[in-house]
Parts: sequence; structure tokens; C-alpha cells
Amino acid sequence: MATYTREKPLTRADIAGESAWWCAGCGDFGVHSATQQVIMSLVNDLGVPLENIFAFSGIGCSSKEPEMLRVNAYQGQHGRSIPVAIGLAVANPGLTVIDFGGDGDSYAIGMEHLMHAVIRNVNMTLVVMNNQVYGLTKGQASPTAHKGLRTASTPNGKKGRSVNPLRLAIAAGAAFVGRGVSWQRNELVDLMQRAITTKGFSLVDVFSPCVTYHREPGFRGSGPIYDWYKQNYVLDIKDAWQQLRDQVFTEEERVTLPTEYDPTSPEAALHALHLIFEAAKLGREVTGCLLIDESQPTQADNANVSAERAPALTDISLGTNLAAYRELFAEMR
Ligand SMILES: Cc1ncc(C[n+]2csc(CCOP(=O)(O)OP(=O)(O)O)c2C)c(N)n1
Ligand code: SF4
Ligand SMILES: [Mg+2]
Repeated sequence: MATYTREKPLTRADIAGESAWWCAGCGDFGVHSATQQVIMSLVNDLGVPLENIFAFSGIGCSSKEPEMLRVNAYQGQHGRSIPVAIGLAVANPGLTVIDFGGDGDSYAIGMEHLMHAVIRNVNMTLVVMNNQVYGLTKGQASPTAHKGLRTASTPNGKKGRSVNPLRLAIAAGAAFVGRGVSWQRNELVDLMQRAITTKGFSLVDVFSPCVTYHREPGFRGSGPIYDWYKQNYVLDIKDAWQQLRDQVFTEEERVTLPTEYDPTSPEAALHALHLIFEAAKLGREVTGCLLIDESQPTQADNANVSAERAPALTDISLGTNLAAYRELFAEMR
């Protein structure tokens, strides 16, 4: 692959894949633009070789993302990209592994893979384009669909509670947990970059509206779904920290609290869980950078492999390893 330098940096055109696939106005366009920006920054500013960046996806509208990038990529089955990404992250820890999923892909059929990847602290980043529906299969309710949402599969409104991926990832011990919104590109770029450069499992959930199938009462047409998210649904963690502190902390605790929410503080996981819980009582979902904790070993650390000791790069040829193979086979007799 070409070498990029300060004089000849990687450009958007260099990593542009197939032409746009999504419906006009789909939130996934914002995630795509942010992803390209992040890749350019990784290569041009941090010196990551482009050939070391590997994109994964499953099946869904969101899973088209790697097709629209010209990078090393693998598109697997619905919900099954995570196990393959885990394999790559452990076989070659020198690679930057970014998996793109949908909320159905990652939080329904792929949920068990997600939870085990978090628990094992695999060094990878999962970016989930969360639109509360199964976009590709025409808009059925997904696990993140909010209570009462009317869709093709929930004509009388969704009953029961929805999956909150942030709570699950925090409780399972993720290294990075954050949520962006597709219409704030610069913030999303920052969030994704922090996630990718954090050692361990990183979850970036992104509200990425489906303009074709997600409908809310009082918000007619496709464009206004963005207004619904802004006016009725999201609450930035920084604002939640100011607005909900009375509900979360005692008067005594509030005296010692820092003025700004700090995702790197040792109490961040607990604080984030409390804030998510309180926000939910108001029908709100928390966004922003919730947690960064690099204190736990990754799966590669536990397996004693690294970029320098990558299993994928081990010489296993018969010629150089004949003695070792003979010894192994002798043990099996
Ligand atoms: C094993 C399997 N089960 C079901 C499907 C059908 N299917 C394709 S995409 C999809 C859901 C897509 O929703 P989501 O993951 O939220 O992605 P979006 O299209 O909303 O971006 C389903 C159920 C499939 N392709 N494979
Ligand atoms: S169906 Fe929804 S998620 Fe799929 S491309 Fe269209 S707007 Fe985007
Ligand atoms: Mg979806």
C-alpha cells in the first residue's frame, strides 16, 4: 500500500469505496463521514499504517459501512462479525480493529458475542449505528426501540423495556463506553478517535436515525425525526451531570463532586450508571463520553501475545519447525 506523509497525506478520496447506498437523509451518512475523518487522522496524525486498519460488519443498512470504505475489510453474517473481529484482534494485536454494527445486529442476534467480547476485554472498537429499528428488513422494532414505539412489528406500540447497551457495557467492564449522534460530526469524530485509541474493548453507540421507518407522533415526514431526537430523547452526559445530580447524590456527596463529569475518574462507571438510570425516568437517553478505563488487561495481554509476538506472524513452516513438530507428534503417539 502507498505510504502517506505530511507532504502527501491520506485524503478522503483515497479511502472512498462504493458510492452511497443509504436512503437520502439516513443518519448513517454522518457516521460514514466521521469514520473517514477518523481514519485520515489515525494515518496522518498518529502514523497508523493504513494497511493496519481493519473494518468489520455484519448484515444491515449500517453494515454497508465497510463497502463504502477502501480499507481492509470483512463483511460477515448478521450478528456474527464480532467473533471474527475477536480472532483478528488476538491473532494480530498490531492491527486496529473497528467493527460496524446495527442495533439489531449487535444487540439482538449478536448480543452474546458482544457481552463476551466486553468481558474478555478484546482490544477492538464496536461502532453501533443505533436507529431503534431493523432498517434493512423494513423497519421492525429492534431491542433498543423505546417503549411505545409503533413499527411494523409493534403496531400497538412496543411493550416492555428496551435494551440499554451503555448500561450493559459498563456493567460488563468495557474499557470505553460512549454514545454519539450522527448529526454532530466533529463530536463523533472525537468520540470514535478516543475509543479507538483506548486499549481494550470500546463501545461507541451512535444515534443514527432511520428516516424511512422510524416515525414519531407529531413529527411528520422523514427529516423531523432528527428534531424528535434533539427535543425529546437525548441528554448529554455533561448536562445530565448538572441537571440530575440532586437525584443521584446526597447533599453531603455533592459537596465533594467535581464540577465537570469526568469519564476517567475511578467512580465514572458508577456515576454513569446512576445518570443513565435517572435520565431514563425522564424518557431520556444519555450521550457523550461516559467511561474510559484502561486499567484491566486485554484478552491479548492474558494470552501473552502482542504486536511483537503476534500469532498470525509466527513462522509455522515445516522447514524451520521440523524438530518441534517431531517432538509434538512423538507426544501424541
Ligand atoms: C441470521 C440472519 N437472521 C436474520 C437476517 C435478516 N436480517 C437482515 S438485516 C436484519 C436486521 C437489521 O437491523 P439492524 O442490525 O438494526 O441494522 P439496520 O438495517 O437498522 O442498520 C435482519 C433481521 C439475516 N440476514 N440473517
Ligand atoms: S432504511 Fe433506514 S437505516 Fe436503512 S438506509 Fe434507509 S434510512 Fe437508513
Ligand atoms: Mg437498526
